[in-house]
Amino acid sequence: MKKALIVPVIVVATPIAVLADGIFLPSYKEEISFLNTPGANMIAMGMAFDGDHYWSCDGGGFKGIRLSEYDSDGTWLADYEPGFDPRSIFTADNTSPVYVRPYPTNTILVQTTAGVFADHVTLTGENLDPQSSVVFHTDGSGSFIAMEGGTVDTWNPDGSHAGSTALVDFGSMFGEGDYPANRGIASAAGYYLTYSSGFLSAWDAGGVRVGTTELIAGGTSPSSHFSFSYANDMVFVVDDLQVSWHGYFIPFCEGDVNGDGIVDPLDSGFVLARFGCEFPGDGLNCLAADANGDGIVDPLDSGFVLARFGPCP
Ligand SMILES: [Ca+2]
Ligand SMILES: [Ca+2]
Repeated sequence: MKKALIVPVIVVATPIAVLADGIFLPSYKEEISFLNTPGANMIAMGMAFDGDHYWSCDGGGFKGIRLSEYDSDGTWLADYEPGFDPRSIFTADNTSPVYVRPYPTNTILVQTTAGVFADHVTLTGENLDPQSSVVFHTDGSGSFIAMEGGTVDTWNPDGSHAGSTALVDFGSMFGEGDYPANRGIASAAGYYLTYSSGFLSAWDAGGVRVGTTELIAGGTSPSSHFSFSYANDMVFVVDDLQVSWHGYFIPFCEGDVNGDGIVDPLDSGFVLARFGCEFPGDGLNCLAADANGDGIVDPLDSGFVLARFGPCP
C-alpha cells in the first residue's frame, strides 16, 4: 500500500509558454550525481562511459590535467595529462575504447592505454568548427557528427564527409543559438540532441525537432553547455560551478521498460511484477517500471506498455 502524501499546493500564474514535449515527458530529474575531478580546474568538456569506467575531459589549455577516470559509481580514480585540449570525449555504445576530439584539429584520437592516445581518423571534406564537439551518431552507421550553429555535419567512419543536415528553426528556443550551446551535440537512439539553459532538444534524421524537455537543475553556465554529453545511456552536464556531474536517464523508447530494444510481453511482465513498488526503496527497476512517469506503478503502466508493442524506433 502506498503512503498518501498530502502537501499544500501553491498555484502561481506564470507567463511561461507551453512547450510541446514531443517524445519526452515535460521534465526529468537526475539519475546520478558525482563530484567532478578534484584535479581539473578549467572547463569540463564532457563525459564518456566505456562499459566499466566513466571518463571526463577538461578543456581550456594543453597542459595539466585534461582527463579523469571514475568507477561506475562515479568515484574518482585517477587524473591524466594527455597533452591535448579536448572539446569532446565519447565511446561507441558504452564500450571501450575512449575517443577524444581535441581543439583545434580535425583528427579524432583514440585511447590506447589509460591516459595515452593515438591518432584514429581525420575528418575531411567539410569545415569542422574548432570548438565543436564530435561524437558517434547512434543510427548504427558508425558515423561521426558535429554541429555548429544549427548545421549537423556527418563523416563516414573513414573520415570522409557524408553530408549536412540543417536543424529546422535551431536558435528559436532556450538561447540555443548562443555560444557555446551552438557548438555542442550528442546522439541517442538515432536522434541528434542539443542542450541549452537546462533544456534538452531531440531532432530526427531530417533535422525536425521532435521533443523538448527540462533537465531539472541542469546547469546554465558556459561550462554546463561545453560539458553536455551522453554517456551510459544518460545525458550528462556539470553544474554551473563545475562541482558535480549530473546524469539524466531519459527513455527514448517509451514502454521499453527493460531496455532491450523492443516493447513486448517481457515489458508487460516487468511492469506487472512491480505493481505498487516505490522508488528509491525498491530500486531503479521500480523507476523504469513507471512507464508513464506518473510516480506510481499500476495498471495504467500496463496499458501504456501494451499500447506501444513493437520494435523501438
Ligand atoms: Ca523491452
Ligand atoms: Ca505509472
